[in-house]
Amino acid sequence: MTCHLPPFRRSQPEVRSGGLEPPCLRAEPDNTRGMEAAPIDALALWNDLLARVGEQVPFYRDRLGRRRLIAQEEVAELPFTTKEDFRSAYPFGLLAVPRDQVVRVHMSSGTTGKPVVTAYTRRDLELWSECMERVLGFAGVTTADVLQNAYGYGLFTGGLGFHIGAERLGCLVVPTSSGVTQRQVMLMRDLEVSVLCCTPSYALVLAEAAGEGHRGLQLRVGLFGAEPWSEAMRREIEAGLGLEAYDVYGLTELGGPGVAVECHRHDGLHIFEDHFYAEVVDPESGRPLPPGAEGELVLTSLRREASPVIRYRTRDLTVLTDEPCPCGSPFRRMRKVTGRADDMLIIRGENLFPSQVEALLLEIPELTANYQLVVDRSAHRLDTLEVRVEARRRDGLQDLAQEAARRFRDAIGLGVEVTVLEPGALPRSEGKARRVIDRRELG
Ligand code: DLL
Repeated sequence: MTCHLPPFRRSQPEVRSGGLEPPCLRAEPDNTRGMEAAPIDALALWNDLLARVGEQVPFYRDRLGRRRLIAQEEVAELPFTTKEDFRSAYPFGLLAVPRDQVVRVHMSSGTTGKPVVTAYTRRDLELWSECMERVLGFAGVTTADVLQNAYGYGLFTGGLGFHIGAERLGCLVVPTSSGVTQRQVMLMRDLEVSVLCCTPSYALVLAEAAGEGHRGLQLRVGLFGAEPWSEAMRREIEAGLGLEAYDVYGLTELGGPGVAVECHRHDGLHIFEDHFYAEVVDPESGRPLPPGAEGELVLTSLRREASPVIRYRTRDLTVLTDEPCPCGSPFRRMRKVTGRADDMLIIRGENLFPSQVEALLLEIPELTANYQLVVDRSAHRLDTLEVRVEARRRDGLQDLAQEAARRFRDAIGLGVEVTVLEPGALPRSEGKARRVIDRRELG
């Protein structure tokens, strides 16, 4: 039996009425480009994937045996993979190719436990760069553009992910990485940068640094992701930098950015279903939910060679829709991610769990597990994290704070303000402790 993803629908170019036009639309990409081939045979891709992991990855062999699917509905019977599975398999326990075929690794940092590692063969890098070129294509980027890539280069997937996609597309890349804000603004102006890639919170920092000077910039498109951001933030970024902002979604476990991106309609993100199989499940029961229902996104990488993953529980909350999009893209859309099914925080691109903060604090014997995390975005626009923690004693609190801040920097590379309080200073809760006060507005 064969089974197909929802057939590619190709709609006629739409006659636009004034109200539908996005505010600063300047480029109209062809989102059907390269899609003329037959519908993707998802079942064949699934069975190829199952054969590969069954042969090469003991973790999956133990769980799945030599399982084959005869209908796509059977996907729901397969076990999930979780972040914990990645961490326990650190560094190469989930590898599906011999080590000498791996040419690159990336990791998500920000943990006191083991990082999540994802590996790439040469072919994986090719596939990734294809996806990233497509991401840029959806945003209307062309060879004529000058693209400043202010995502962090290094172990984080953002920097090199956008880099290889942009190089493949053939635009001029300015690989600034993140930080050194005044220089970023100077380069945007001097090099007539037209496309900006960075986290949405850094885009706000850049907008603030550019000030009124942004009118002298040539920016027209921005590709922002790696953390949740609201529609209000989109409007602020667009007004502050004079560009059209696109949302890009991805995660280390699935190889980085390039899983989904908005089209110029900005009405949900198209999931690249020829590479990734998407489901939405009930975060409690794990049962699949129908299109239109909010739940947890579960993703399978259908083609990755070195680090394939089956039914990864992203913990990201979204809604899938199979309504055709007027842009012509055949790919289903997911709603903008605004929340998570767990308590993971994303602060300046670093993923952080309160439990990791707790573990770090408790390495210092004079500190207690009475702590609170205050996340804010107002002061300098970049997210700030203040850790408030009670000490066991009443003196030398400043020294303890310095020691804790140093440990945070060393372990997770994050500048954190630590306030050490006297015993009993924090409010006690009668139910679940309220560990996180998130003052950022993401809704
Ligand atoms: O953030 C990959 C990436 C880089 C995506 C650059 C987009 C642009 P991780 O560091 O592993 O990977 O973090 C993945 O970040 O599970 C979401 O919770 C969150 N996230 C990523 N993109 C978005 C987005 C990269 N567009 C985690 N909107 C994911 C909301 C996002 N949350």
